[in-house]
Amino acid sequence: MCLDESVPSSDSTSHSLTAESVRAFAQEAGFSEAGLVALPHDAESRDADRFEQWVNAGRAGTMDYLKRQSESGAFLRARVATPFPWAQSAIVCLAVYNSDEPLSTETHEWNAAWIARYAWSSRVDAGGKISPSDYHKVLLKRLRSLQANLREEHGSFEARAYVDTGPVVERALATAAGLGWTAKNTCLIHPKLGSFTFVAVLLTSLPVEAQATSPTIPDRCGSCRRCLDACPTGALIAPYQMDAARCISYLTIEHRGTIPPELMEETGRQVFGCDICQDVCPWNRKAPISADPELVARTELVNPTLQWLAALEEGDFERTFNGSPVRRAGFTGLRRNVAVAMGNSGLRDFAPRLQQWVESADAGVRAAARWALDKLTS
Ligand code: B12
Ligand code: SF4
Ligand code: SF4
Repeated sequence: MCLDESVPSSDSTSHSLTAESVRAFAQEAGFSEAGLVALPHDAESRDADRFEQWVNAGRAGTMDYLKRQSESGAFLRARVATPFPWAQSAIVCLAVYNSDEPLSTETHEWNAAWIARYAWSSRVDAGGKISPSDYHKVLLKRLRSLQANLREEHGSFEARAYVDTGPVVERALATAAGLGWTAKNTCLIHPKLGSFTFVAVLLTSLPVEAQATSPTIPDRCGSCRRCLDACPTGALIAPYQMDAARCISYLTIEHRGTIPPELMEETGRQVFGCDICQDVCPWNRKAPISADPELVARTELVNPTLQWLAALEEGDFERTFNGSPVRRAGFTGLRRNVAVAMGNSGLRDFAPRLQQWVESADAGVRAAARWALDKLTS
C-alpha cells in the first residue's frame, strides 16, 4: 500500500520554513516532536554510502522494496533527490507509542507470547468502543493536516507524506533533522522521548530559511553495548550495524515462508516483531508514556497466551487484527510464528495442536510445527 500524498507543483513559494514554526504546526497536528532539515542535508553522502553498503552486503534479506533502483542504477532510497528532485526540505515528525505495560525482557509465563509494543495500538471512540489502529494511517492523516496548515501559510507547494512505506531512509532524515541519534541498536533515540517513537516524514519543495534548520544531536550511546549483548539472534553484528535477515522482527513480520531452522530457537516466544534491543536500552527507562488517544495499548495483545493465538482461525484473525499492524504478518505467518513459540515454550500440552499443523497446506507452518514438535518431544 502506498500511503503518500502529493499536491500539484506551484509557481514559486512565498515563504521559507523555520524549525520553530514547523514544530508548532506538527504539534498542533498531534505529533510529539518535529524537526526540519534542508535537502540535501550535510550527512547525505555518508548516509547514502551506508545504505548502499548495507544493501550490497545482503543485509536487507528478502525485502526487495529496499533494493529498488532508478533507471540510472542508483538506489532509489539512498538520496531523496533520486525519486524527488524537487524536494528542498524534510519535516520529520515523531509520535511516542510507549505505554506503561511490561517490557518483553520482564519475566513472563512460559505459555505467553510477545507481540511488539508498536503493534498494540487502538483508538477509543466517544462511546468507549475500542478498535485497532495502525500508525501508518493515524500518522499519515496528521501529516496531511500539517500539510494543509502549511499550505494556508505558504501557498501551494509540492509535497509527499510518508510513514514507513516511502522510498526514504526515515531514521537518517530524523537524525539530520535533529530528532536524536542513530544508536548502536540502529534505532533513532530522542534524548527525552527514547526510541519508542514512530517516524513520519513530509518532503516539501519549500526552502528552509538560512540558519533555521534544527541542530543535530550527538551520539550518546557511549561505551554501552547492552543491545548488542541482548540480541538473541546476533542480528546486531556490530555497533550500528544490523543484518536484518537475522532480526526477529524481520523473521516474524517481513519474511514469508520458512523461518531458517537455525534461528527458530533464538526467536523465542516473539510472535510478531521484537522489542529486546529497545527494552534493555537505558534511554527508554525514563521515556514518557504516550497519551495519544489513537495509539492506546490493547491489553489483550500484551503477553497474549499461546493457547489463544493458536486457537485463532482465519476469520478470527481478520476480526482481531483488521486495522492493526499485526495483519502484515498474515494469518499463516502468525500461525508459523506461534508454532515456533510453542516449541520454545517447553510445554508438551501443545503437541496435539502442532501435530495437526504438521499437515498444514503452508510450508512455513509445516516446517515450524515439525521443528516445534521434535523439540517438545525429544
Ligand atoms: C526495513 C525496516 C526494518 C527492517 C530492518 C531494520 C534496520 N535496522 O534496517 C526490520 C524488519 C528488521 C525492522 C525492524 C524494526 N523496525 Co523498522 N523499518 C524499516 C524501514 C522500512 C527501512 C529501514 C532501512 O532503510 N534500513 C536500512 C538501514 C541502512 O537504515 P537504518 O537502519 O535506518 O540506517 C541507519 C543506521 O544503520 C546507521 N548506520 C549504518 N551504519 C552505521 C555506522 C555508524 C558508525 C553509525 C553511527 C551509524 C550507522 O545509519 C543509517 C542511516 O541513519 C523503516 C522505515 C523507513 N522508510 O525508513 C522502518 C523503521 C526504521 N522501523 C521502525 C520500527 C519501529 C521497527 C521495530 C522497532 C519494530 C519491532 N518492534 O519489531 C524494529 C526495530 C529493530 C531495530 N533494532 O532497528 C521505525 C523506527 C523508529 C525508531 N525510533 O527508530 C521506522 C523508522 C518506521 C517508522 N516510520 O516509524 N525494520
Ligand atoms: S529487534 Fe530483536 S532480533 Fe532484531 S536486532 Fe533488536 S534484539 Fe535483535
Ligand atoms: S542499549 Fe546502549 S548501546 Fe544500545 S542503543 Fe541503548 S544506549 Fe546505545
